[in-house]
Amino acid sequence: MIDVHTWTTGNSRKIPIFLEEAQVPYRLHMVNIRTGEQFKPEFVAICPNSKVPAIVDQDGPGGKPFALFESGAILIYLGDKTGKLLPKEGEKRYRVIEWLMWQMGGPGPMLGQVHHFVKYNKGKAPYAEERYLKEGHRLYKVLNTRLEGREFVADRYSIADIAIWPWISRFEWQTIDLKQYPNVKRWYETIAARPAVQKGYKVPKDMGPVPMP
Ligand SMILES: N[C@@H](CCC(=O)N[C@@H](CS)C(=O)NCC(=O)O)C(=O)O
Repeated sequence: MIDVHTWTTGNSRKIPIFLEEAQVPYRLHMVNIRTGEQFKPEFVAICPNSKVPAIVDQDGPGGKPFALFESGAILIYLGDKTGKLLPKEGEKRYRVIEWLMWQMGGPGPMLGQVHHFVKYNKGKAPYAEERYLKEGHRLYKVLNTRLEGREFVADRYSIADIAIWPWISRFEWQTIDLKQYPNVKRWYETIAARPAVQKGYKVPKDMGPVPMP
């Protein structure tokens, strides 16, 4: 049993989307980051960084409970544990990890800033709005180029797609028109149609349908 500590955010949704796809049973623990629950000692004991998501695998290495934070690390762990959505070795494995790390260092933090300045605090910091939106568009362009003539970012549907997709699902918040990036749009729609994505998107609670361009 995997305990998932989560909230209704892009980084959080990666984990239920993986677990639904891999058909792994899990238990939910809501961490309301709006009311500061991420700073409660019981959550800090699992995630010293006070950010969602985090998991506790009750049957971790050595059969003992194992706590893990950082969504990229969690996806690699779950991919290895289940043997699903992450190749075991060789070039294909490193391609998946490469694009997973691209998401962790690029779209995650940069589009996060776009949400902050362009959606939630519009007009307060024009320099930041311009800087992060420009970087956001650059990242969409990188993804669009990568997806030219290819169905998924690596060889097959993988934890890299699962990590990137929830950030693209906020295209409206980001004021980004997916029609400008036709390969991203096609990839986004293909993944959105997966039953596990539809289900995982609504965890830990239903915030409305998956946004469609
Ligand atoms: N690199 C981390 C980022 C996690 C993160 O930024 N989580 C946000 C929600 S998406 C959070 O918990 N924010 C609460 C806060 O900043 O206090 C990961 O991918 O797990």
